Amino acid sequence: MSRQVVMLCGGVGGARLAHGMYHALSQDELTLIVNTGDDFEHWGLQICPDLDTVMYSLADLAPVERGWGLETESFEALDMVKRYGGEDWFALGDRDLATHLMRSQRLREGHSLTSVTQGLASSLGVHCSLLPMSDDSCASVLMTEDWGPLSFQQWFVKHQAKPTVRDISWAYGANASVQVQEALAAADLVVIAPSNPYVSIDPILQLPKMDNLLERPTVIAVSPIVHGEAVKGPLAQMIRDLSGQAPSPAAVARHYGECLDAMIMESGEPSDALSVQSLRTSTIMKTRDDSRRLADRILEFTESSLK
Ligand code: FO1
Repeated sequence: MSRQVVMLCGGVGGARLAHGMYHALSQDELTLIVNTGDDFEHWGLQICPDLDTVMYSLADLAPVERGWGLETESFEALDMVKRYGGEDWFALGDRDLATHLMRSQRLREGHSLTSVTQGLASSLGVHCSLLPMSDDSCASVLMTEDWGPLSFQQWFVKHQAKPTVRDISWAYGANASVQVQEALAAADLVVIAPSNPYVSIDPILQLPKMDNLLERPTVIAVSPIVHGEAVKGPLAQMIRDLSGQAPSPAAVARHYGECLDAMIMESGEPSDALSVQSLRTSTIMKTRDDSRRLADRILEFTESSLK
C-alpha cells in the first residue's frame, strides 16, 4: 500500500531516523523537510549543516557515531585558514567544502535552495524528496543571558552551547516553500524526528500556515529525551531553562501541543503524564540497523493503532 510519509528533521537525530525511513519506504513515499534555522554564512559560503547531515547520511557518507560531516575527511583548508588568521571555530573539512562551494555558486546563479539541494542530493545518489523547510533565510536567533543574541552555530559550536538561552526567535517574512506545503498537503503521516524541539523543529513549525497543514495528517513525534537525558546535545538543559519543566517525553509532547497524535518513547518511560497515545520501544539509534528497526516499528504502530 502506498502512503505519503513526511518527516520533520533536524541534524543528527533526524538523519539517523531518516536513514531508517529511507530504507523502510520506497523513495516516492518519503519526503524529508529539514531545518534551515542553523544555516549561516562562513568563509563567504552558504553552510546548511542539517541539510548536509541528512544528505550525507542517506548517501552513506556520514560517520555513524559523530553524525555530521563526512566519514573520510581531511582539514587542510582549515589549517591554511588558521595560518591566515581566519575564523577556525567551525571545522569545515576539505571534501565537505566542495558541497558549500557548489551550493553557494548555484545560489548566486539564482537557483532556489530547494532546487540546489535536490541537485546535490541526486548527484550523491539520494532519490527521495529532500527539502529545506524554506527558500527564504530564517536563521534562529538565540537570546542568551551573557552574550545577547547569537546565531545557532555561534551558540552551539563557538560557545559550546554554554550560554543560557532565554528565548529563540525568527525573522518575520519567511515562508515554507511550495514543495514543503504540497508535501504536507498530501501527507498521510508526519513524523517529527527525535531532534531538538526548540532549535531543530520549532524553526519549521513556526513558519506561516504550518498549524493548518498539520491538522489533517496523523502527526507523531519520537522523543529526543530518554530517561531524563537528551540522547545528544544540550536539550535537557534547554527544557529546564525555557519551559521550567523536568526533561521528559511528556514535556516534549506538551511542547508540540495540539498538533500531536502520538508519542514514541523509550521502553520503560512512564506514559501516564501523556495526553496522547504512545508507543514504548527501543529508540536509541547507534547503528543503521537500529534506525531501520525504529522506522519499521513506527510505521507498524501508525498502521495498526492510529486513525
Ligand atoms: N559541530 C560541532 O560541534 N563542531 C564543528 O566544528 C562542526 C562543524 C560542522 C561542519 C559541517 C556540518 O555540516 C556540521 C558541523 N557541525 C559541527 C555540526 C553542526 O553544527 C550541528 O550538529 C548541527 O547544526 C545541529 O543540528
